[in-house]
Amino acid sequence: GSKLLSRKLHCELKKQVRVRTLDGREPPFSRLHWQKLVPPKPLDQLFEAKLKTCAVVTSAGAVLHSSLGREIDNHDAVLRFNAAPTFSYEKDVGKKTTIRIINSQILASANWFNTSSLYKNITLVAWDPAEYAVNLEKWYEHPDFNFFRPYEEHRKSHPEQPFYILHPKFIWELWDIIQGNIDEDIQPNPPSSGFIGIILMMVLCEEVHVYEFIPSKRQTDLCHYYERFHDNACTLGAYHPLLYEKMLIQRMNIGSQDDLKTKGKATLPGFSMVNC
Ligand code: NCC
Repeated sequence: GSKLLSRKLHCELKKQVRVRTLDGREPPFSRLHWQKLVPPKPLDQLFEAKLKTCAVVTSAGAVLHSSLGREIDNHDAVLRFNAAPTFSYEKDVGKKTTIRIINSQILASANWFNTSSLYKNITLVAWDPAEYAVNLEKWYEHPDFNFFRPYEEHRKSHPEQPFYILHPKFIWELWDIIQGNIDEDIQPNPPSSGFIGIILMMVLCEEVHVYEFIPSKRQTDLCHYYERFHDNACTLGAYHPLLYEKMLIQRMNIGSQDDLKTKGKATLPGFSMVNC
């Protein structure tokens, strides 16, 4: 029954997912010499070998009082999002950060981005949606948030730091996967950073442990664990197809129901472990 269904999904995703970042070979980026600007190593080969076990820590308020910090830090790599801090929340979210996914809004506030310690000494992966019918020239002129200039500047001042921009075609391929696996017709709005990050880690790791994407028994309308702001749209979605993303991840879960309830933890196989 459900084991078979989840296997089918793992296979389908493995077949469809190709992580793509801007490599500077298409205009306007070729013209702007981005081939020399972007990191030389492709993102899907960031590590020598697949990491054994990875954690994806969402920013949901429900991670508060989870005491999952130690478990999270025990993973080989930890992925976090946007402005989610570890300092003073270590007990619940851990203190290790390997990769951070940031939306273009973060980069557009250049002052915050350049001074905060959240973005130092880790791998950064930024994204901005573009339109569904991706036109890179148009996108470069009119991104959702103006993040190209801050990216260029950061690459020049910190050439050693791995810092990628996801190709908008990759973002929309993920949307296609979501739409392709549900019955409802959803809006063509991009998936959340959370979903993007989960899929990225399925490429880089043999096993992915996702915390508080599927809400645990601690589910709350507290938006983020680090802010006193309440809105249940943060958990259920408004702009992003978050609810559908969550249904899909739940269907792919190979972990126990108890982990889901008590830890808010879903366990997913990395694509390298999926034999179709
Ligand atoms: O809130 P955000 O997401 O940074 O959260 C990161 C990811 O965690 C998951 N999440 C978060 C809160 C919650 N209660 N439940 C969850 O499951 C989601 O998967 C989410 O993607 C984003 O996706 O980039 C987003 O970014 C924020 C905001 O731009 C950043 O925090 C920067 O300040 C967006 N909020 C607004 O624009 C107001 C949010 O919609 C999506």
